Amino acid sequence: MSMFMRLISPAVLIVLLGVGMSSAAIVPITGVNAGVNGKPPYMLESITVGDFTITSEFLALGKSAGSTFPFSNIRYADDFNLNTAAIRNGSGAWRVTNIGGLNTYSDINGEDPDFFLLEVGMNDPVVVRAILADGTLGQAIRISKSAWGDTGLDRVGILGGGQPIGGIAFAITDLLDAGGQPLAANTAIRGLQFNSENMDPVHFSAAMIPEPATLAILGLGGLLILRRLR
Ligand SMILES: [Ca+2]
Ligand SMILES: [Ca+2]
Repeated sequence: MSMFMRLISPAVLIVLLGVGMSSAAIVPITGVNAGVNGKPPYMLESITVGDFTITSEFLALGKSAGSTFPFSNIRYADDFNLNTAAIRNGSGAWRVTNIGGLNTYSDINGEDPDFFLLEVGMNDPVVVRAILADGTLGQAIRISKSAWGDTGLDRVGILGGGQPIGGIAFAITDLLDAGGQPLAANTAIRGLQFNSENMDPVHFSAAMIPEPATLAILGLGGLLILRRLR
């Protein structure tokens, strides 16, 4: 995190997040900044969707549950390390909850995209349902495999090595309630359930403003380091 970002208030952050507005929809991720000159090891720094770019400070991770192929781990989706991927093969549903460490997630950026999903191969469709605040499920939305955008990164590793890493972004208002209607922009959800049992997630995150307490701790940590250096 830059010193500039540490010093500005959450209110200012909201304004900054509004820069580069793009209408929410299910859209391809058009670029991911990671690695050195685009070469591995890949640590995610920012995600771009058209004219909208979000940096990792504003991306909250979740807590994944579900099965994977042997020697893989579903929690590989829950970090900024894009060298690890949760390789799956008829592995059933994948659920992500506890986004940003919170019980529920709500939109913070208006029309800008809320959810960011990266997958090995760009070759699997996505079926996703909202896990509503009461734990029940919304109806499924189905996203064709042609929707993946090429991030420009290729998977390194034994499972799925050499395959392109694709990305899609979508908003909470793209998800459906139990009656099949789009969720209202102010809906609080517990998380997401992906029923696409062959999709191989590399990363999942949601747009979130860092907590003021977190920013304060980061700032304080910086001060302590400076004091030690004296
Ligand atoms: Ca949004
Ligand atoms: Ca795949």
